[in-house]
Amino acid sequence: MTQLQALIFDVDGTLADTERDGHRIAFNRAFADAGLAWEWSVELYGELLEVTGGKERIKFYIDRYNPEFEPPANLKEWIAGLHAAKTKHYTQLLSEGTIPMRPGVKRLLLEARQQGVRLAIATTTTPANVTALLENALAPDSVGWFDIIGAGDIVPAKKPAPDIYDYVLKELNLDPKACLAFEDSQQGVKSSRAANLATIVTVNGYTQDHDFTGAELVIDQFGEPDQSFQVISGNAYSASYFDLELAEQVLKEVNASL
Ligand code: XBP
Ligand code: MG
Repeated sequence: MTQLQALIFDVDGTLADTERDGHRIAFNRAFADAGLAWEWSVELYGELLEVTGGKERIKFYIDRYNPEFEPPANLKEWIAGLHAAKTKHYTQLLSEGTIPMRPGVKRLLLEARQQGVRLAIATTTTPANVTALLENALAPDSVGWFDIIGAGDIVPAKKPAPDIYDYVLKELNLDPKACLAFEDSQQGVKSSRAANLATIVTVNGYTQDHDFTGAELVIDQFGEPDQSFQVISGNAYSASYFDLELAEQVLKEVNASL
Protein backbone atom coordinates (compact mmCIF):
# COMPACT_ATOMS: atom_id res chain seq x y z
CA MET A 1 0.00 0.00 0.00
CA THR A 2 1.24 3.47 -0.84
CA GLN A 3 0.91 5.85 2.04
CA LEU A 4 -0.56 9.33 1.73
CA GLN A 5 2.33 11.73 1.22
CA ALA A 6 0.82 14.91 -0.17
CA LEU A 7 -2.40 16.88 -0.48
CA ILE A 8 -2.76 19.00 -3.63
CA PHE A 9 -5.30 21.81 -3.53
CA ASP A 10 -7.12 23.81 -6.15
CA VAL A 11 -7.57 27.42 -4.96
CA ASP A 12 -10.64 29.19 -6.36
CA GLY A 13 -13.80 27.66 -4.98
CA THR A 14 -11.89 25.04 -2.98
CA LEU A 15 -9.72 26.89 -0.45
CA ALA A 16 -12.04 29.92 -0.53
CA ASP A 17 -15.20 31.08 -2.26
CA THR A 18 -13.38 33.62 -4.39
CA GLU A 19 -15.32 33.71 -7.64
CA ARG A 20 -18.60 35.57 -7.08
CA ASP A 21 -17.47 38.23 -4.61
CA GLY A 22 -13.78 38.33 -5.53
CA HIS A 23 -12.76 37.63 -9.12
CA ARG A 24 -16.11 38.77 -10.59
CA ILE A 25 -15.99 42.12 -8.77
CA ALA A 26 -12.35 42.63 -9.79
CA PHE A 27 -13.15 41.96 -13.47
CA ASN A 28 -16.00 44.48 -13.34
CA ARG A 29 -13.79 47.12 -11.70
CA ALA A 30 -11.12 46.64 -14.37
CA PHE A 31 -13.77 46.96 -17.11
CA ALA A 32 -15.06 50.20 -15.56
CA ASP A 33 -11.51 51.62 -15.30
CA ALA A 34 -11.01 50.87 -19.00
CA GLY A 35 -14.24 52.69 -19.89
CA LEU A 36 -15.96 49.48 -21.01
CA ALA A 37 -19.70 49.16 -20.44
CA TRP A 38 -19.31 45.49 -19.51
CA GLU A 39 -20.86 44.21 -16.30
CA TRP A 40 -20.60 40.53 -15.40
CA SER A 41 -23.65 39.66 -13.30
CA VAL A 42 -23.62 36.80 -10.78
CA GLU A 43 -25.56 34.67 -13.26
CA LEU A 44 -23.52 35.50 -16.36
CA TYR A 45 -20.31 34.88 -14.42
CA GLY A 46 -21.53 31.37 -13.65
CA GLU A 47 -21.70 30.73 -17.40
CA LEU A 48 -18.30 32.32 -18.03
CA LEU A 49 -16.70 30.03 -15.43
CA GLU A 50 -16.94 27.31 -18.06
CA VAL A 51 -13.65 28.74 -19.30
CA THR A 52 -10.81 28.64 -16.77
CA GLY A 53 -8.23 31.42 -16.67
CA GLY A 54 -9.07 35.11 -16.54
CA LYS A 55 -7.50 36.11 -19.86
CA GLU A 56 -9.12 33.15 -21.59
CA ARG A 57 -12.45 34.07 -19.94
CA ILE A 58 -12.32 37.66 -21.28
CA LYS A 59 -11.62 36.35 -24.80
CA PHE A 60 -14.50 33.86 -24.49
CA TYR A 61 -16.84 36.67 -23.35
CA ILE A 62 -15.95 38.82 -26.36
CA ASP A 63 -16.40 35.95 -28.81
CA ARG A 64 -19.57 34.48 -27.33
CA TYR A 65 -21.47 37.37 -25.75
CA ASN A 66 -20.16 40.55 -27.34
CA PRO A 67 -19.78 40.03 -31.08
CA GLU A 68 -20.32 43.76 -31.83
CA PHE A 69 -17.20 44.65 -29.86
CA GLU A 70 -14.51 45.99 -32.17
CA PRO A 71 -11.32 44.50 -30.77
CA PRO A 72 -8.04 46.43 -30.90
CA ALA A 73 -5.46 45.16 -33.41
CA ASN A 74 -3.25 43.80 -30.62
CA LEU A 75 -6.06 41.91 -28.88
CA LYS A 76 -3.82 39.56 -26.91
CA GLU A 77 -1.79 42.40 -25.39
CA TRP A 78 -4.91 44.44 -24.75
CA ILE A 79 -6.51 41.54 -22.86
CA ALA A 80 -3.28 41.01 -20.90
CA GLY A 81 -3.36 44.70 -19.83
CA LEU A 82 -7.01 44.50 -18.81
CA HIS A 83 -6.29 41.31 -16.90
CA ALA A 84 -3.31 42.88 -15.09
CA ALA A 85 -5.65 45.64 -13.89
CA LYS A 86 -8.10 42.96 -12.74
CA THR A 87 -5.33 41.23 -10.74
CA LYS A 88 -4.57 44.55 -8.97
CA HIS A 89 -8.22 44.95 -8.01
CA TYR A 90 -8.45 41.32 -6.89
CA THR A 91 -5.36 41.41 -4.66
CA GLN A 92 -6.59 44.75 -3.23
CA LEU A 93 -9.94 43.15 -2.40
CA LEU A 94 -8.21 40.28 -0.63
CA SER A 95 -6.03 42.65 1.36
CA GLU A 96 -9.26 44.11 2.77
CA GLY A 97 -9.85 40.67 4.34
CA THR A 98 -13.34 40.20 2.93
CA ILE A 99 -12.87 36.62 1.68
CA PRO A 100 -12.28 33.90 4.31
CA MET A 101 -11.01 30.35 3.82
CA ARG A 102 -13.80 27.77 3.53
CA PRO A 103 -14.79 25.76 6.65
CA GLY A 104 -12.23 23.16 7.70
CA VAL A 105 -9.50 24.26 5.30
CA LYS A 106 -7.13 25.69 7.93
CA ARG A 107 -7.70 22.75 10.29
CA LEU A 108 -6.93 20.23 7.54
CA LEU A 109 -3.79 22.09 6.42
CA LEU A 110 -2.50 22.34 9.99
CA GLU A 111 -3.18 18.66 10.62
CA ALA A 112 -1.26 17.70 7.48
CA ARG A 113 1.67 19.88 8.51
CA GLN A 114 1.72 18.35 11.99
CA GLN A 115 1.77 14.83 10.54
CA GLY A 116 4.39 15.49 7.89
CA VAL A 117 2.03 15.19 4.92
CA ARG A 118 3.26 17.60 2.24
CA LEU A 119 1.10 20.38 0.80
CA ALA A 120 0.90 21.74 -2.74
CA ILE A 121 -1.31 23.93 -4.92
CA ALA A 122 -2.47 23.36 -8.50
CA THR A 123 -4.51 26.28 -9.85
CA THR A 124 -5.20 28.20 -13.02
CA THR A 125 -5.26 31.54 -11.23
CA THR A 126 -2.42 34.08 -11.30
CA PRO A 127 0.41 33.46 -8.74
CA ALA A 128 -0.09 36.91 -7.10
CA ASN A 129 -3.69 35.97 -6.37
CA VAL A 130 -2.64 32.81 -4.53
CA THR A 131 -0.14 34.70 -2.39
CA ALA A 132 -2.70 37.40 -1.56
CA LEU A 133 -5.31 34.82 -0.56
CA LEU A 134 -2.97 32.75 1.60
CA GLU A 135 -1.40 35.73 3.37
CA ASN A 136 -4.68 37.50 4.06
CA ALA A 137 -7.10 34.63 4.71
CA LEU A 138 -4.87 31.84 6.09
CA ALA A 139 -1.73 33.12 7.85
CA PRO A 140 0.98 35.68 6.97
CA ASP A 141 3.61 32.93 6.61
CA SER A 142 1.35 30.35 4.95
CA VAL A 143 2.88 30.57 1.45
CA GLY A 144 5.77 28.67 3.02
CA TRP A 145 3.48 25.84 4.14
CA PHE A 146 3.30 24.64 0.53
CA ASP A 147 6.21 22.76 -1.07
CA ILE A 148 5.01 23.68 -4.56
CA ILE A 149 2.62 26.34 -5.80
CA GLY A 150 1.73 25.57 -9.42
CA ALA A 151 -0.27 28.52 -10.78
CA GLY A 152 -1.38 30.40 -13.88
CA ASP A 153 0.60 30.46 -17.11
CA ILE A 154 3.41 28.21 -15.82
CA VAL A 155 2.02 25.38 -17.99
CA PRO A 156 0.84 25.64 -21.61
CA ALA A 157 -2.73 24.39 -21.10
CA LYS A 158 -5.02 25.30 -18.20
CA LYS A 159 -7.62 23.01 -16.59
CA PRO A 160 -9.36 20.77 -17.70
CA ALA A 161 -5.97 19.75 -19.16
CA PRO A 162 -3.86 17.75 -16.65
CA ASP A 163 -0.77 19.94 -17.17
CA ILE A 164 -0.83 21.82 -13.87
CA TYR A 165 -1.27 18.64 -11.80
CA ASP A 166 1.41 16.85 -13.86
CA TYR A 167 3.73 19.80 -13.19
CA VAL A 168 3.07 19.74 -9.43
CA LEU A 169 3.53 15.95 -9.21
CA LYS A 170 6.83 16.24 -11.04
CA GLU A 171 8.02 19.02 -8.73
CA LEU A 172 6.95 17.01 -5.67
CA ASN A 173 8.67 13.98 -7.19
CA LEU A 174 5.71 11.83 -6.14
CA ASP A 175 3.57 9.18 -7.76
CA PRO A 176 -0.11 10.18 -8.02
CA LYS A 177 -0.95 7.09 -5.91
CA ALA A 178 0.67 8.85 -2.94
CA CYS A 179 -1.43 12.00 -3.26
CA LEU A 180 -4.98 13.30 -3.02
CA ALA A 181 -6.32 16.24 -5.04
CA PHE A 182 -9.00 18.66 -3.83
CA GLU A 183 -11.27 20.41 -6.32
CA ASP A 184 -14.58 22.24 -6.56
CA SER A 185 -15.45 22.10 -10.27
CA GLN A 186 -15.97 19.71 -13.17
CA GLN A 187 -13.06 21.27 -15.09
CA GLY A 188 -10.88 20.78 -12.02
CA VAL A 189 -11.86 17.12 -11.58
CA LYS A 190 -11.21 16.45 -15.26
CA SER A 191 -7.75 17.92 -14.81
CA SER A 192 -6.84 16.04 -11.61
CA ARG A 193 -8.28 12.74 -12.87
CA ALA A 194 -6.39 13.06 -16.16
CA ALA A 195 -3.28 13.26 -13.97
CA ASN A 196 -4.42 10.00 -12.26
CA LEU A 197 -5.10 11.64 -8.91
CA ALA A 198 -7.81 10.40 -6.56
CA THR A 199 -9.95 13.48 -6.03
CA ILE A 200 -12.15 14.90 -3.28
CA VAL A 201 -14.68 17.60 -4.24
CA THR A 202 -16.14 20.33 -2.05
CA VAL A 203 -18.92 21.98 -4.05
CA ASN A 204 -20.00 25.61 -3.95
CA GLY A 205 -22.91 27.67 -5.30
CA TYR A 206 -21.48 27.83 -8.80
CA THR A 207 -20.48 24.16 -9.04
CA GLN A 208 -23.11 22.18 -7.10
CA ASP A 209 -24.75 20.95 -10.33
CA HIS A 210 -21.51 19.98 -12.10
CA ASP A 211 -20.81 16.42 -13.20
CA PHE A 212 -18.13 15.07 -10.87
CA THR A 213 -17.73 11.68 -12.52
CA GLY A 214 -14.42 10.19 -11.44
CA ALA A 215 -14.26 11.92 -8.04
CA GLU A 216 -13.99 9.62 -5.00
CA LEU A 217 -16.01 11.73 -2.62
CA VAL A 218 -18.21 14.79 -3.17
CA ILE A 219 -19.11 16.81 -0.06
CA ASP A 220 -20.51 20.29 0.54
CA GLN A 221 -17.53 21.38 2.66
CA PHE A 222 -14.65 19.90 4.69
CA GLY A 223 -16.62 20.66 7.84
CA GLU A 224 -15.39 20.87 11.41
CA PRO A 225 -15.76 18.64 14.50
CA ASP A 226 -18.84 20.70 15.42
CA GLN A 227 -20.00 21.36 11.83
CA SER A 228 -20.82 18.21 9.92
CA PHE A 229 -20.36 17.95 6.14
CA GLN A 230 -23.09 16.66 3.81
CA VAL A 231 -22.08 13.75 1.63
CA ILE A 232 -23.32 14.26 -1.94
CA SER A 233 -21.72 11.12 -3.37
CA GLY A 234 -19.07 8.60 -2.44
CA ASN A 235 -18.10 6.86 0.79
CA ALA A 236 -17.18 8.98 3.82
CA TYR A 237 -16.69 5.93 6.09
CA SER A 238 -19.02 7.35 8.79
CA ALA A 239 -16.91 10.49 9.24
CA SER A 240 -18.72 13.78 9.86
CA TYR A 241 -15.90 16.06 8.73
CA PHE A 242 -12.90 15.70 6.45
CA ASP A 243 -9.63 15.02 8.24
CA LEU A 244 -6.37 13.22 7.52
CA GLU A 245 -7.72 9.91 8.77
CA LEU A 246 -10.50 10.05 6.15
CA ALA A 247 -7.98 11.19 3.51
CA GLU A 248 -5.83 8.12 4.25
CA GLN A 249 -8.83 5.81 4.22
CA VAL A 250 -10.04 7.09 0.83
CA LEU A 251 -6.60 6.73 -0.73
CA LYS A 252 -6.13 3.25 0.73
CA GLU A 253 -9.41 2.07 -0.81
CA VAL A 254 -8.64 3.66 -4.17
CA ASN A 255 -5.20 2.07 -4.36
CA ALA A 256 -6.55 -1.32 -3.22
CA SER A 257 -9.03 -1.24 -6.12
CA LEU A 258 -6.41 -0.47 -8.80
C1 XBP B 1 -9.94 29.34 -11.35
C2 XBP B 1 -10.04 30.16 -12.52
C3 XBP B 1 -9.39 31.44 -12.55
C4 XBP B 1 -10.04 32.52 -11.74
C5 XBP B 1 -9.47 33.85 -12.15
O1 XBP B 1 -10.09 27.98 -11.73
O2 XBP B 1 -10.60 29.77 -13.51
O3 XBP B 1 -9.42 31.88 -13.88
O4 XBP B 1 -11.43 32.54 -11.96
O5 XBP B 1 -8.10 33.89 -12.05
P1 XBP B 1 -9.55 26.81 -10.79
P2 XBP B 1 -7.20 34.68 -13.11
O6 XBP B 1 -10.23 26.99 -9.47
O7 XBP B 1 -9.98 25.55 -11.45
O8 XBP B 1 -8.06 26.92 -10.72
O9 XBP B 1 -7.98 35.87 -13.56
O10 XBP B 1 -5.95 35.06 -12.35
O11 XBP B 1 -6.92 33.73 -14.24
MG1 MG C 1 -11.66 25.79 -8.55
